[in-house]
Amino acid sequence: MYGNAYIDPNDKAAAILADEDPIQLEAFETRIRNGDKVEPRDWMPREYRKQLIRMIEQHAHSEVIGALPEGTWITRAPGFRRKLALMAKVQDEMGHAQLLYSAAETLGKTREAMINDLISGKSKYSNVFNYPAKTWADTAVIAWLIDAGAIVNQLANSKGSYGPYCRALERICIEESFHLKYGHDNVVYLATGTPTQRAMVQDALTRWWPPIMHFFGPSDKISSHTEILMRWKVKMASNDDMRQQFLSMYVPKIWDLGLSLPDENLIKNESTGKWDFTEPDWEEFKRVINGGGPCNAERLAVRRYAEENAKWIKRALLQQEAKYVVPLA
Ligand code: BYC
Repeated sequence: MYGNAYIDPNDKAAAILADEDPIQLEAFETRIRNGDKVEPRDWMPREYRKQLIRMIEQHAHSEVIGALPEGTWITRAPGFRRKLALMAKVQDEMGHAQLLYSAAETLGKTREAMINDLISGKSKYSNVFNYPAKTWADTAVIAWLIDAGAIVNQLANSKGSYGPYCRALERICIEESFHLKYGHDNVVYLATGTPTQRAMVQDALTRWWPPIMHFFGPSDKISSHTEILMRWKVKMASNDDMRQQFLSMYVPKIWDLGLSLPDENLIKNESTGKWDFTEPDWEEFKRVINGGGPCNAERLAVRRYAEENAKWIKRALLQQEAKYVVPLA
């Protein structure tokens, strides 16, 4: 309903959309239902813009912060070939952030404002990157399984409704599939190596499993944004569906390597066709995404340091640019 008309207090979407022009809203939702892409200059509900900025910005921050746990291993990579591969991967992640910040900018938030919200702790980024990468095996698990989880999410959402985000996701997915192969190769190498290497990769997997289960977001029962985001085809699968898809694709591969997962209830339930597992600890998840994880402070401190110390480079580049701008007659 528009204006002051009665709104059913139980209808969350109706309450959020109460101030939108119903004719424009109906035309917009018809386009979404028809599978059209929405482009930056098109009319869109305020809530659609707000949700997209939130999600794309968080995604961009996740790429920037996500480069850190693996990045700390560049200097310690075992061998030159692995060092080169890891450097290329970390560089790719920063490139993904560039694509995503550009996509979010099309919605009206400046990059500077986004970076400020990251380093002030206002914006969120993926829970997983607030844990330490203690050994080389951690980088292997991240590159295989977190990139795999990211592909499940991004492949689905690249078929979504907002053109600039979908196009960025398509390109990111292609690069992530190289990361996944690189990570899988590293995990297989360790899992089929010496007893020490095997123990190292098992230990990394055991530590990373709970954050990986959290990665897809809270269960659908408690997710706050899924309903409206799926209605507008920003999210093309719910958090639980993405988690199930990931489990179906990767648990058998993990078990095939003779590795175990720290959840004795994890099993494919043949009657439902879904995976049963122990409910992830959502209190731990909330603590981590709100700044209380083991590495949140360290991760943001690194970004703050980078921001402060790179200011002169930005200034120098902008001055150079200004020098070459030819004034219009
Ligand atoms: N971590 O209503 P919900 C990568 C928050 S990087 C932190 O279900 P939504 C890589 C959520 O923001 C790729 N916070 O949320 C990089 C919300 O809080 P607010 C990372 C999370 O948005 C380098 C609240 O919980 N991928 O692969 O409908 C090296 C309620 O949740 C998380 C993306 O960013 C989380 N995991 O669905 C290696 C994908 N989950 O904002 C690899 C883009 C939830 O209300 N994002 N929250 O305060 C998405 O697809 C969606 O945002 C999510 C969550 C599926 C993650």
